[in-house]
Amino acid sequence: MTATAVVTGASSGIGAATARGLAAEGYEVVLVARREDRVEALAEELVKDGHRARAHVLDVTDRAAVDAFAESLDSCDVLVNNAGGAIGTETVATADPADWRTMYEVNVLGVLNMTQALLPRLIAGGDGTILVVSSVAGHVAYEGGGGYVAAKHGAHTIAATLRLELCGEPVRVLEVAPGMVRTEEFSLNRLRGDADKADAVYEGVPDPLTAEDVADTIVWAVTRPPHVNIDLMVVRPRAQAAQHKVHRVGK
Ligand code: 8X3
Repeated sequence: MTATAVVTGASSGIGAATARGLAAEGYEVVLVARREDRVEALAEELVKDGHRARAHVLDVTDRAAVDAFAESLDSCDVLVNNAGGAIGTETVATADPADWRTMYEVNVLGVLNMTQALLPRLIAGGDGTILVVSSVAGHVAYEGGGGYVAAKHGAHTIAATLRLELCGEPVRVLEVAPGMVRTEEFSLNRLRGDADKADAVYEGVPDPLTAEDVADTIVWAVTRPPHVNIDLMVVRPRAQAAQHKVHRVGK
């Protein structure tokens, strides 16, 4: 039987690239995202290319909708918790608590909702995989990143705790923590739609990671034999040796 992989945040960036990668590996991919037009278009493209894929419009922060989605699935072998994001670059002293709440909702409670709802199916399948796409922000702090750093530390902690709690069950818990990835939307959303500021994030950086680079890592980790648990992979571009150590050409 074809294994089923659910990918959240599948309408763009790392999620879309991961859906493509898992479809190419033979998974039946269920693409989950809020934006119907995008996620439907990607699912159609994958089907046209001969893969097994379908879209499901879902907000991972809506628990009732997540439960209904889980009920609609016959099985689930892989859950890639990718939906997330950053809003704002304000300091802790000046940030809007509403932005922090939104980031916590999607980056932490979204992972919790999907994981709780799909766990019975992941266990029942006999070889389940839960992968959390966290961030380097889940492992270090940086100025202006407080709300996102706090939320991604939460996502990391879910993965770490769950791995302990599921020891003995046929489910592994993986975490991929990307550093600087240039995607269509991440920095644009963080910078509230200011394209110039979003471009400046990557200015002079030779080859920031792409969504495909990270998806490649995710697909590799997911396709290891079931007894191999890639606990954590931190993936950065060569030009980013650490959060504050970024090589920029011409600087
Ligand atoms: C995104 C990476 O460095 O902006 O998750 O926190 S960073």
